[in-house]
Amino acid sequence: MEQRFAAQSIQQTTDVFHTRWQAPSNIALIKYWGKKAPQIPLNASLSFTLSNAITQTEVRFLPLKTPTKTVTFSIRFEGEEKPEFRPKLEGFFTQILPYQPFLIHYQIDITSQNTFPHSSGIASSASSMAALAACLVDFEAQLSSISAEDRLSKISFLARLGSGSASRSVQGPMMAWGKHNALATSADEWAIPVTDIHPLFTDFCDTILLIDKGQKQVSSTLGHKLMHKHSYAAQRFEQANAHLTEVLPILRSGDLDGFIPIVEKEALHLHAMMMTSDPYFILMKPNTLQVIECIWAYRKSTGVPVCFTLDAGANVHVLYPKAVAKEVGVFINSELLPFCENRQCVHDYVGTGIKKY
Ligand code: 2P0
Repeated sequence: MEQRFAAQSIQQTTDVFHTRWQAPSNIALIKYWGKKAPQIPLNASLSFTLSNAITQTEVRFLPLKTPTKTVTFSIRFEGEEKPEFRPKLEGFFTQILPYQPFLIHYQIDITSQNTFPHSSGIASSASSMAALAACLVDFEAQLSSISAEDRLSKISFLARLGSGSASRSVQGPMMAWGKHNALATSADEWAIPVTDIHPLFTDFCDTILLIDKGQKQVSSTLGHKLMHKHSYAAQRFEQANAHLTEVLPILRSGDLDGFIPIVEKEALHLHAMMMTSDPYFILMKPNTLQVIECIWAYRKSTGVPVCFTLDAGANVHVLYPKAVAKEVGVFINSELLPFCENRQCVHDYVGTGIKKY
């Protein structure tokens, strides 16, 4: 039990409480791949918080006459009941109940929507869990006193219990999750903002190329599990932590020549872990590789500092500073969109995290 976030003296209410929060997705530069119970990462990770790929969540807390054993909730997503979302949410509420025991006194009605396309392969667990955690902590703040700083950490802490990467969607422009000796206040249980960065990285662009919108063959949950008996697991965790040590001074100085190889190595090492798992799997598609080759050729011939990263899927995140957005936009339209499903992409940029709306 993490004592910092144990429930404080709570004043229950008989009023209905209603709140709405939105949270963005995030894109990891240093990847989290491998964890132990209870949702503790096996290496530290670092991400850009995004702005446009957002989940908006509205929660209504209705007092119950008699408390229940488990949390009573309903879930509607984009106007429809979603029974398929219940198991994940049931697991989430079981995990967070020790930290928010007052929840059994309420019926919790959740309605949620995303601003990015359905089944686009853009991870929605990060934004959805962060938005829900923001609503839950907002309610807690009505019932007890919780400082502004603790509030943000608790949102990250609860979001993490829903989905590890969700811990990093709470603040911006960059968040680090996982204890790391180069970040004094870092923790395994919640993410912290990384603020000592060059202005170049505070408005970085991320164009997400929708290469394959189909359902992934292997879930991240299974991918994480396969790291337990992975031959290269220990080296991978060490390497990710070393990459984080290496990238922090680069983020401070704005050295793009140092930034690019670390980011691209992390993406390829993540996928190398998938390809060398037992059982092995490949989430990249032929067009993922085509796009990577085009980015390398374009960077080599023009010197424009554009690079890629990958999530656990086939889509490619094209990363570049805002100062070169115009020419990169032309390059993306003419050379990369032909490799996307229906020429689809999502233009995004670095953002600030959760927001009441
Ligand atoms: C990340 N990913 O750092 C890595 C890189 C995907 C590739 O975190 O099981 O949905 O909910 O903790 O956070 C995806 O895994 O997994 C992920 P759970 P999550 O963003």
